[in-house]
Amino acid sequence: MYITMIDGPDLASHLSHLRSLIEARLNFDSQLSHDCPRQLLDSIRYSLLAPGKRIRPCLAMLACEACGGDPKDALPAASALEMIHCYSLIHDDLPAMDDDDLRRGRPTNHIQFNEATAILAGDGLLTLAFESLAKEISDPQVAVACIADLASAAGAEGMVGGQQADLEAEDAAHISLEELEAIHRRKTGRLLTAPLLMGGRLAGANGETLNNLKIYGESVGLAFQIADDLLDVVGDSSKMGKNVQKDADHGKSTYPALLGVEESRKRANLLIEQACEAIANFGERGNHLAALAKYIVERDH
Ligand code: GRG
Repeated sequence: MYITMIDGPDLASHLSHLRSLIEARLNFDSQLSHDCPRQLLDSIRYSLLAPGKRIRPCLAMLACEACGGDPKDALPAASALEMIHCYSLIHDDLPAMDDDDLRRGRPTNHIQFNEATAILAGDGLLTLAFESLAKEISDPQVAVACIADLASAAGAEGMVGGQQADLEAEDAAHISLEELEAIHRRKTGRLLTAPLLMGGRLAGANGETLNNLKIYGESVGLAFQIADDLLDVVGDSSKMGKNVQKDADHGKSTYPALLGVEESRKRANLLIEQACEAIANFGERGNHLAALAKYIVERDH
C-alpha cells in the first residue's frame, strides 16, 4: 500500500506536484497519430494544455490517496476528467452558447481556430476521454465502473442536461433556489463528484467509502458553483483569465442574485463543512481533500 506523507495542510506544494504529473499525462495522452488532421490536433492541444486549475484531476488523485492508494494510479481518470471538462469549456464558449472570447487567459478555441474546428475539438476530446479510460485502466471491472461514472456525470442526465436546463432558465423571469441547485447539481456538480468516485474505485474503495466520497463531492460541487457565481460578481478578470460580470449582463439567475453575496458565502461555507464531515473518518489521509474543499471556496480565480 502506498504510504502518503501528509504534512498538515501543505496543500499548495502537494497540488503543484500532482499538477506536474497531470500536465505530463495530458501532454502524453493528446499526442495523436497523423490520422488526426494537424489543425484539429493543434486545436485540441491548445485548449487541453492551456493553464487551468486542474481541480477535477486533483480531486481524483486526492480521493485515491485518501483511500490508501497511490495518487498516480488515478492518472487515467484524471486525464479523462480534464478532457471532458475541457470539451465542455470549448463548447460552452461557442457563439451558440455563451459566446465568449477569453478562456484561461487566451482567446477561446473558436476565436483562435474557427467554429467548426472548435466543435470538432470538443467532440474529439469527449471521445478520447473514454478511449483513454478503456485502454489505460488495467482491471476491467474498475475500467467499466469508471467509464459508467464519467458517462453518467457528463451526459444528458448530468452536465449536458444541466447545460440545457441552464439555457432554458435564461428565458425564465425568475427561478427558485431549488431549481437553481437542480441545474448546478447537474451542470457543475456531477463532474466534480465523478473524480471522487473514480479515484476511490482506483484505490479499491468499498461501497461505504465511495458513498462518503460522493457526499463530499456533491457538497464541494455546489460550493464550487457558488464560489464561481461570486467570482463573477466580485472577481478580477485578469486573475481569472476569463470575462466577469457576464451573469448579470445576461440576466442569469445565480446564487448572489437570489441570496445576496453574504448569504451565498455562508451557504458555500456550510457546504464545505458538510463535505469535511463526510470524510472525517478518513483521518489524516483525508487532510488534502479537506484542504482542497476550503481552497475551492476561498480561491480568487
Ligand atoms: C457545453 C456540454 C456543455 C457543457 C457546458 C460546465 C459547463 C457546461 C460549462 C462551463 C462554463 C462554466 C463557467 C461553468 C460554471 C463553472 C465552471 C465549470 C467553471 C470552469 O471550471 P474551472 O474554474 O476552470 O475549474 P479551469 O479553467 O480552471 O479548468
